[in-house]
Amino acid sequence: MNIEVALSPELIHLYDVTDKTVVVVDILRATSCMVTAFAHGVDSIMPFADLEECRAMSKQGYITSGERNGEKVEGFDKGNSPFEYMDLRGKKIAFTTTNGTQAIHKSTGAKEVVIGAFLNLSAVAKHVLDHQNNILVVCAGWKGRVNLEDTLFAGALVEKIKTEVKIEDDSALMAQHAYVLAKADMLSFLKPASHIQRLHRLGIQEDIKYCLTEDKYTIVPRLKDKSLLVL
Ligand code: 3SL
Repeated sequence: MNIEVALSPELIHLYDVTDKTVVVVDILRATSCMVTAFAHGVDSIMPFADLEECRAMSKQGYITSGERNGEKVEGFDKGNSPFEYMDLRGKKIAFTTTNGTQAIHKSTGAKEVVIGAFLNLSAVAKHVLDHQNNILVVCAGWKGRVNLEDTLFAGALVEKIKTEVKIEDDSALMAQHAYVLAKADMLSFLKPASHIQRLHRLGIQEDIKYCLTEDKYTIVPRLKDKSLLVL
């Protein structure tokens, strides 16, 4: 078994995903919201790359959710704060975000797509080891660029399973080194990071702290047909 890391969705074409478990991560904040929503009992989440397709799902009884550039989409039911996803038990969510749901769409050729966040880090580690496929972590980044918080998650996963897998590429190695440097105080390490600055400007400090919490939940959402589910 080996592990590789695509530091941006723009790099996915360099990897053959057909035999892999792909772990999609968007720490701030899409995949943290998804994990939180499932931990609080949502039925399913359908990820959309396109905003208007997502909006149209309200006619089918879906809760419309997500953001563009960090801000709630006008007319949608929910934005992109994990704290908004704690009261939707039994609901179906249609979700679109600037980067996270785009990364999910770009990963759909994989053998399996799962959703990772610090909130479910150990559960994801257990899942990928149990499934024994080669692993690709796909970092959602920001509009095609690399970001630090998703890279740290990739590094945390590498660090957790390093005795069981071969570290296949240098981006996995770089991510692991970055995580080892950051782990004692991730919040301070991430202070100058671009998306942290962006969310600070939007006044979203509590979300950041929450999204950096490790192992709050034990569920692993998986893509089945077009929806994410916890099976
Ligand atoms: O890009 C995304 O998918 C979002 O999670 C970005 S934000 O945290 O809502 O700004």
